[in-house]
Amino acid sequence: MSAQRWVNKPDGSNWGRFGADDQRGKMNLLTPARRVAAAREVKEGLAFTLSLPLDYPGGNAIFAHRKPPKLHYEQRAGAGFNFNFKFSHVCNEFCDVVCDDAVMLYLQYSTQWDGLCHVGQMFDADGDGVAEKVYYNGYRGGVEIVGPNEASEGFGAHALGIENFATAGVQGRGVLVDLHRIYGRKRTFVGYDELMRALEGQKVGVEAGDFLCLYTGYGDMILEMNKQPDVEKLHNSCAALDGRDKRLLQWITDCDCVAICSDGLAVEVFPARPAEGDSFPGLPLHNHCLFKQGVHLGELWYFTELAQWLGAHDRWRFQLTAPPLRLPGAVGSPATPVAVV
Ligand code: UVW
Repeated sequence: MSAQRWVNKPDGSNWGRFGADDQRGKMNLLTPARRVAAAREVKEGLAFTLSLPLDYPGGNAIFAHRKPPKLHYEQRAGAGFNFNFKFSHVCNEFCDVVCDDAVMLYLQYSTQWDGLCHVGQMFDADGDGVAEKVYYNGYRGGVEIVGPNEASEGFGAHALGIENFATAGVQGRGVLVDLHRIYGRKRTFVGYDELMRALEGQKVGVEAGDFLCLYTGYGDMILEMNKQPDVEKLHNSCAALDGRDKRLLQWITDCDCVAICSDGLAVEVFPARPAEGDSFPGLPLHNHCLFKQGVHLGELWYFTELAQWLGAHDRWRFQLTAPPLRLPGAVGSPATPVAVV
């Protein structure tokens, strides 16, 4: 165990709660007892895939720097492509025929997890009076989280990388909040009051160790747009959390959920409402969850059939299995989560 990495910690943060070297945040709350409780939610054995096809939303109009996956195929030395390739040295009528492929995959393009090093903040953690680039639990930009412009080699996330999340056993109890049944596709800022109303309407609570899942209908719009996303329409549709609502942020802290997952673009309203003062984070919910609290965020998930089934059976809890890729040094990861009811 090393010494803590900070002298000052941000207001509203839980840095140090899980130890000076912690890189998993609230995933530490996913105890064996809570996994057993999650398994008790399996009554029918029905499974729901909570991922979009990973080539959705289509194109790169939503985020210019995030592009659809591109499969490509390698040549075997002098022997053609390793695709429909006759594998055996002795080719007879039972000769093996094999395919391999590779992919250029933007890890945050489609259904994804945001790792804890996805969003940090300029903050004076070392107490020298000058703000530096800092991430959850005091890990530093340029020290542990190293960009290609900061090193000639060895860049990537040497702390807080998505592999820390992948090895945390990402299976627990999901609680679905159906915002779509209240707001339809109307653009709605969901603060504390709106979220509490939704939970009360469903007669369900969020407890320590739960994955909070928000169904908004955004994923349905993405699919309907058939890989030609209408960005203007998407930005003006569906419910999303209001990251500027301090009571909502405090509730996220207090309920001790381990992650928040949405079928929306960013879980929170983006761009966020204007803030007071002249210095504030642009992604306030990301700031609170990833930087301060170690709560992972899942984005662009797909909840439609699960929400319909749960609503029809007046049940809102399920077992969720959602590991990211165990890809060392990566900031985020595609996911193919599975709910079992
Ligand atoms: C935004 O950038 C708004 O969200 P994310 O990077 O988490 O997808």
